[in-house]
Amino acid sequence: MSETSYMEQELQSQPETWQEAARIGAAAGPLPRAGQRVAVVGCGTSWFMAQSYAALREGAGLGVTDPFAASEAFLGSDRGYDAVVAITRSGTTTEVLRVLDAVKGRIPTVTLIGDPETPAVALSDETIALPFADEKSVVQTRFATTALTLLRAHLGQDTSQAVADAQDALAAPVEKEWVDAEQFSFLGTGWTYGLANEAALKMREASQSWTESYPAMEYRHGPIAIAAPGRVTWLFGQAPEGLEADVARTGARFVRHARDPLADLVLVQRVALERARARGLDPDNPRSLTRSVMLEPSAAS
Ligand code: F1P
Repeated sequence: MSETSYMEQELQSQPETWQEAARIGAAAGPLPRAGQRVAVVGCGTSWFMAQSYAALREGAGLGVTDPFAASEAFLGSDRGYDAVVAITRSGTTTEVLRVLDAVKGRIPTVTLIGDPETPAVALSDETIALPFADEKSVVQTRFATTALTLLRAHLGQDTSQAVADAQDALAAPVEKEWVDAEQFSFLGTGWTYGLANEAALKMREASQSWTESYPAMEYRHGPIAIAAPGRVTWLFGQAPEGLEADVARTGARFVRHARDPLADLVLVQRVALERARARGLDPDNPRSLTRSVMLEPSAAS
């Protein structure tokens, strides 16, 4: 393994890829217009970005926006979707291709894609290619956050503070307590719940860590029983009233930073990388994972 992993190089480039994505996203492009009913689909990391986009779009009053794991999407005509947005770095993920194929000619589709030389392009009505954010590491970092930055810009957000905060997150110290911790619970509200899910997945993928993720207000409804000394509860975005004190009483470490929540995810990516290193793992080639999941065609499909 080279000294510098692909994961490290790729996660460090995020301020630049976010700036490029913001330029693309600010142009009208083929993304859904205000008022349209939208379903957003993806798998793994891409599903979690779909969750964040959906919460942002609907929260901004721009129209019904439902996020689905591609394998669990309800896209029947009774749901009245005007558009399907798909997110896929590889462009080869079977479940995403099946959704695109299933709605072809019935619901217009637009796919955010890392590799435009892949089957998802022919199956999509429109594509937005982000080859500058594609990755060599199996573990996704910059494609996901760059796609979400493009979507944030398209929703009218000024993402320049997020870029500055990502630079700050790349320079921030990775605390030894985070590298050594036995367990992490990631929390978020609204659009940051998708980030919490992604943070937890990143730590599992890159470093085989025990992580969980919840909507922040759900945490006290059971999951807080896991909090204990030597464990970390990491919140993205606004803290619900009293939560920090409730976590403090358990002896777990409570972490929340003021920076843009997507930029704080960059810090978690670095924690995942350091934990992988500390355990002698290759973050570019995680156990049991491949760049994309490509299933054999079955009789039922
Ligand atoms: C989605 C994905 C990744 C995951 C794993 C398998 O890929 O689920 O998020 O880390 O490596 O593929 P894609 O559809 O965005 O290419």
